Parts: sequence; C-alpha cells; structure tokens
Amino acid sequence: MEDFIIAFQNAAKEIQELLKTSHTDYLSSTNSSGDTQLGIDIKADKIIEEKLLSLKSVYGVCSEEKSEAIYKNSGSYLIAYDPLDGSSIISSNLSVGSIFGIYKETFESKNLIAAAYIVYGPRLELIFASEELSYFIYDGDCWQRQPSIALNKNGKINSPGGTQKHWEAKHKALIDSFFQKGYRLRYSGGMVPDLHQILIKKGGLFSYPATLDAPKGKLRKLFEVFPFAFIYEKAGGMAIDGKNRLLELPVDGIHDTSPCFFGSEEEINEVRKTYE
Ligand code: AHM
Ligand code: MG
Repeated sequence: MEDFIIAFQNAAKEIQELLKTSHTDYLSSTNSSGDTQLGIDIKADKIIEEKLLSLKSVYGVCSEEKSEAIYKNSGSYLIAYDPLDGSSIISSNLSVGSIFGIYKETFESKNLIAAAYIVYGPRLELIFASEELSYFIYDGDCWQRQPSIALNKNGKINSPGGTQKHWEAKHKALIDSFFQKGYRLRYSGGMVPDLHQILIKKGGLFSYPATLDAPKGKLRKLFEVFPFAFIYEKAGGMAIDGKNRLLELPVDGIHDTSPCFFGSEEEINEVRKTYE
C-alpha cells in the first residue's frame, strides 16, 4: 500500500498548487451527476488519473468527473475517487478535499480494502486507512506522520447536510435533539473538512439524509460514502444509511448515491432509533 500513499501525497502537492493559482470559474460542461464542472475539477481529475494508472497494481479508475471507468490490461486494484470534493465552496476559499476508495477486483463495498482523503486547507493533510489508520501532515518539505486518530464514544459536533426545507420531520426532530443536548453546529458544505473535524475532535455526527428532493441522498457511494465509512470504522466509529451498515450496501452504477450518517457510537445509535 506504500505506493498508493506516495501517489496520493504527490497528487496532493500538485493539486494544492493548482488551488493556489487557478481560476475557479465554472465551465459549460456538467459531470455524470449533473453538477456544473470547474476547470480545476477536470485538471485535478487528470493529475490523479495519471498518478494512479502509472501504478502497476492498478487495473482501473473511476471518478466523480468521469461517466465510465477506465481500465488497463493488468493489475488487481480499482480506485474510485472524487478529485475535488466541495467544488461549490472553492470560490469562498474554504477547505476542500480529495477522496479515494481502493477496491480489489470489483467496485463493491465488500471489496473495499483501503481508503484515503486529502485535506487542502491552511495545511495539507492526508489520512490513509487500510489495516490501520495513518495520518500525515505536509510541512512544506516532508510528510510528517502524526499519532493515529480514534473516536470517543460520543462527541459534541453536529454536522447536518441537505436543505432543511426538504428534510423529513423525523430527521429534523433527530437533528434538533442533538442541539437540545448541547451539540454545536459545524457545517462548511465540504464533507472532507466536516468529517475531518469530527475525527480530529474525536466525536460527533455528520448526516446527509434522504430528502424529499433527493430520496436516495446526494453523496456517491463509491468515492464519497464507502471511503469515509471505511475510515470511520477504522477510527472506532460507525457509518450507516439510517438502518444498515454502509459497507454492506449494494452498488447500482458508479454514480449511485446513498443517505449516510457517520459518527461515534452513541450518536449513531440515536440515528438507528429514529430510522428503524
Ligand atoms: P460535490 O462532490 O459536488 O462537491 O458535492 C459534495 C458535497 C459534500 O462535500 C458536502 O457534504 C455536500 O456536497 C454538501 O451539500 P449540501 O450543500 O446540499 O449540504
Ligand atoms: Mg464530491
């Protein structure tokens, strides 16, 4: 897995430079989910594609910006990635990220064997999870390994995604119940910094539910939902769609979405009580 970590670290440095120097104008094109693309989305996609396809062990890649997967002749790993998650908040200069899922032989949750994300913020950071979770910070010269991350049984952060107008009543009651207990609202609109904050502060809840306008949720299973589910479970947390473990869900196409809840044990048990 060492070659993946190096590829992600090299891509991270290049994309961080792009973010510092590029325009963030929208193009006239849209991706497979119908989102308007930025030029920088496509450049980041290309940087990661080249780095990953140059690895001997990689058989193919798919991404949020591609309508279909790209395959080579050899290798056994398939990588699904979101090259630049949080496109809508780049123009306001908030932190954004890249997300990766490493699958063995097929793009299925049961075959997810490692996951990673990069945070482009005031600092450049990488989290990589396979058997264990590794955390690196770039100091401008080298990637410095940090102590690993583990979630407590509960936390204080509430990070509720989606438009409230379209939430189901039971979801609104659930989110309100956390605020009643003293949880603080922390939501930037970028799942990478929002989920990273919960990990670093050791607990809380991130939710992106089924809504009236998006009954299957917004976030994509292969390159957003499953990788973070894998990372949260490795950190001692939990990740469900309301009822089921996210990492046991089937996948219907590379852009398939799911409602999702990530957090520490006590918060996720509360979610289960609401949705069961
Ligand atoms: P993107 O991949 O088009 O950037 O969309 C994904 C982002 C997530 O980072 C974030 O959690 C979510 O969309 C925010 O959506 P909303 O504004 O509906 O809460
Ligand atoms: Mg995304």
